[in-house]
Amino acid sequence: MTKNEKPLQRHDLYYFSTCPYCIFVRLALWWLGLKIPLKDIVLSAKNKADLIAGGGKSQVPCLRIENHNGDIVWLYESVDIVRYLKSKQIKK
Ligand SMILES: N[C@@H](CCC(=O)N[C@@H](CS)C(=O)NCC(=O)O)C(=O)O
Repeated sequence: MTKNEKPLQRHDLYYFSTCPYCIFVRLALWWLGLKIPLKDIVLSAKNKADLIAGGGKSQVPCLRIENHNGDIVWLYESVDIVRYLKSKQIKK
């Protein structure tokens, strides 16, 4: 890595499979050609607990964004998540 390159931000998408808003975000991921680790909150009680502890509520979809400086943002609302993904052009 050169001096000016930043490490990639870390992203995780909290979701469950039958949630229509999550399907919308996952379709956007597919459309944008992005791969982000998926955290199912129905299959994993730990994922759900992590979401509530970190983001403050159990609503999905929620994108957990770990910034370069270690700050963590929990982004709710499917439309905002898709807008963020498109604007950032996150690499695979
Ligand atoms: N306006 C939200 C709606 C999300 C939503 O209603 N998610 C449902 C699942 S489909 C949910 O998480 N409900 C449980 C909760 O809010 O704790 C969005 O577009 O992301």
